[in-house]
Amino acid sequence: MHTFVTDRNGVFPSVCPLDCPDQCGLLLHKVDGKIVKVNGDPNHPVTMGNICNKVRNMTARIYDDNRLKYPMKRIGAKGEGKFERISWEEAIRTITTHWKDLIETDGPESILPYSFYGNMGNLSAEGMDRRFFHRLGASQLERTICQSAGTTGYSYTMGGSFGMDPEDTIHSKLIIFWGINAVSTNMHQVALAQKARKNGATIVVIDVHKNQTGKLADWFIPILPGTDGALALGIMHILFAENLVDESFLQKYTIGADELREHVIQYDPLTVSEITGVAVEDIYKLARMYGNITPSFIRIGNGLQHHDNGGMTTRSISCLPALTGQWLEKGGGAIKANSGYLAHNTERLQRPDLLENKNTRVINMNLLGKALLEIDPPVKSMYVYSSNPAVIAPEGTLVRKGLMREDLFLVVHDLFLTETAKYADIILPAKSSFEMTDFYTSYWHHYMQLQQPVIEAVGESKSNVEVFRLLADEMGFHEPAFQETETEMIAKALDNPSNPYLEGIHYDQLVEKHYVKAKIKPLFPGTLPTPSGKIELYSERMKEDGYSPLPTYIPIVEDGDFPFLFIPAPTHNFLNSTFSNNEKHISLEKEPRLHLNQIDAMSLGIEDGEIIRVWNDRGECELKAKVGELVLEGVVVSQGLWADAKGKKQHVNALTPDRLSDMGGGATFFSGKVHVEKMKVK
Ligand SMILES: Nc1nc2c(c(=O)[nH]1)N[C@H]1C(S)=C(S)[C@@H](COP(=O)(O)OP(=O)(O)OC[C@H]3O[C@@H](n4cnc5c(=O)[nH]c(N)nc54)[C@H](O)[C@@H]3O)O[C@H]1N2
Ligand SMILES: Nc1nc2c(c(=O)[nH]1)N[C@H]1C(S)=C(S)[C@@H](COP(=O)(O)OP(=O)(O)OC[C@H]3O[C@@H](n4cnc5c(=O)[nH]c(N)nc54)[C@H](O)[C@@H]3O)O[C@H]1N2
Ligand code: SF4
Ligand SMILES: [Mo]
Repeated sequence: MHTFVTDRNGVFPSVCPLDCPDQCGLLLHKVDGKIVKVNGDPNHPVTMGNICNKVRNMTARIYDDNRLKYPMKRIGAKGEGKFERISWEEAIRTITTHWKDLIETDGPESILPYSFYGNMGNLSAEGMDRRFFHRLGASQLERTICQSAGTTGYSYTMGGSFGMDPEDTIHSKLIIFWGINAVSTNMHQVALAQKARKNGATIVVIDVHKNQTGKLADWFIPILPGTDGALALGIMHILFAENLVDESFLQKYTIGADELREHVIQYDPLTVSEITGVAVEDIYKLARMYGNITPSFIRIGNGLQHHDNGGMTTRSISCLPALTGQWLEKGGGAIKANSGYLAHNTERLQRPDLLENKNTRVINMNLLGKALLEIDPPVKSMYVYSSNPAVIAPEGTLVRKGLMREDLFLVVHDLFLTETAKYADIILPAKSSFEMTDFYTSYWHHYMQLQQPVIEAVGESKSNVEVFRLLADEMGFHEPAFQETETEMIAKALDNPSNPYLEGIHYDQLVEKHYVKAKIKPLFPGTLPTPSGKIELYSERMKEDGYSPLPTYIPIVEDGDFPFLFIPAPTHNFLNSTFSNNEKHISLEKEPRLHLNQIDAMSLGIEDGEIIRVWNDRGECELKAKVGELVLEGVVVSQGLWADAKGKKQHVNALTPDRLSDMGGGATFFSGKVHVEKMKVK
């Protein structure tokens, strides 16, 4: 294999930088200094050379004519999108001058960083940036938009993000995809499930939408949004009632089984059926399958936790494998997220010690609209990187109103002139991941990978690490933390004595082997990082935190007087809003659609294929109706976080609530309600 040098052609191992559990190994084919083809790397032990269509077409994005190539400053009105080229020196000086003034007049907390995982590289996403904003004393951002409700709920049961090794799922005999559109969002889990199916496994999908994943199931179970917790409790009811539980596992490795046994008596199949819309006989059938088939595996998705009750729902589902003793079986258990195994040393990477005022305010990213419009003292400047809040954040109408604020000094660092960047005062061009060094840790499989630059930077673009180094220098932050090279940062991050799974993994190994697996061992027999060291079916910690200590069904919030529950989900050919501005990917995805049940369509006089109006008191959209039986009555589902297009209203987050979920300050994208109607004839 070739060494990594940007001036050589050939085939270079690489890693997909996107926020996707699969974190595929890639091979970049480079000719005349340009990447001409992106393939999967057949040597990656899990992804084995297969990649999705999005990334197969990645060159269309890397070399898109619209990529930002140099810094710019605003010359038109806010949001008008008129910019003029400036130098990096001017850009950095303008930003730091503003910030120095703001620190004098309003204090550093008037500055807010806003970022997410547009690039999953750990240095890019949570490295030099964190050091910089800690040292600056800026307001802190709580990054809870994605999985935090579910992660918190799962942790109450299991102590952290620890689940099965996905490679073992080929041994499973029953696989339940629960609230995950895995065909689009975790394709290698589907490939592993298909292998298991060849060996006799049954695949069950529980979802509010019969999308590609539902269609491949042996059994698809449609469920009403936000009611999965009740279904899990109904299964527990039957498992206990019919003696399908593993008493010896419960005794040895769990606490609270007796309390749980009593507690779930109230969740009888009839009650649960009324809540979930799942027929009584199907609840029995599912519970008996789960109680009798071993090993069984539940892949818990993010869809079911983007609800008001998402934490408790995930908490409840995560109790199931313990009831039937699945954690002792190869191919038995669950995966919500596996980030615990590859956890690096965040203290050394992010340097929270640089933050002097430990009481610095914390702002939840799901409340961005309110943070920009309402909080006091106000946010006077925001620095956005690796995220596109004007499209992906809830209460989108408020968010855009906030971004329009004349007195908000907005800096956006991105590869493209995103909807967010259109509101910026200063725009900075970002490198793609193939132009920089970083290390990657999957939150699903157990492999770590290194990226080194394969091509020269496009235009004058810079990586997040490089920009924060420049900003630090100009701010006068001369601590060694801001001088470290990427290699030094990686070495420090890998040195994490608190994570035994990382023992012995070094930078040199990453360079040499490309794929380095965490030193995992089965969770049981063993001790979990819960307070009791066991699986906590009853959690004293939950009680202390103000929750029911036992899994409990709590309905989602009544969201206004609108007839339809609205699920604005992600889609196959985009990754969140990434690719929604690339012609190639738009042509694959065609147009934003709204799935609705034919009975609802009939009563509203809506026909398949017509553009319809979707609205509530937060905003409105115009989407193409897909009429059929893929969703239950009273439920509508859109797919994709679309970039703005001229003359179209396709910003689905204009409709979503910014309520926080029950746990972890998570987002509740899927707990909103809307009205749907025919467009008025103009
Ligand atoms: N192609 C593609 N892949 C992606 C992404 C993408 O945008 N596109 N995004 C990436 C990111 S950041 C994430 S977090 C993951 C998300 O990927 P997933 O974990 O798959 O989560 P979602 O796609 O949000 O929702 C999954 C499913 O939940 C369903 N759902 C919604 N509400 C409920 C409910 O109450 N109960 C049940 N049972 N189902 C419900 C939706 O219909 C959807 O089919 O995917 C990652 N991978
Ligand atoms: N309605 C609805 N809304 C949702 C969701 C949903 O299911 N439904 N899903 C939510 C979830 S789970 C998530 S994770 C969020 C995701 O939201 P975001 O994290 O904002 O994801 P993207 O929209 O993909 O935007 C990432 C941006 O980062 C840029 N970028 C990529 N690499 C780099 C880099 O190295 N440096 C810099 N500076 N920029 C870079 C990309 O060009 C892109 O514009 O969206 C949430 N929003
Ligand atoms: S987006 Fe996911 S499936 Fe596609 S190449 Fe990247 S990691 Fe693999
Ligand atoms: Mo996400």
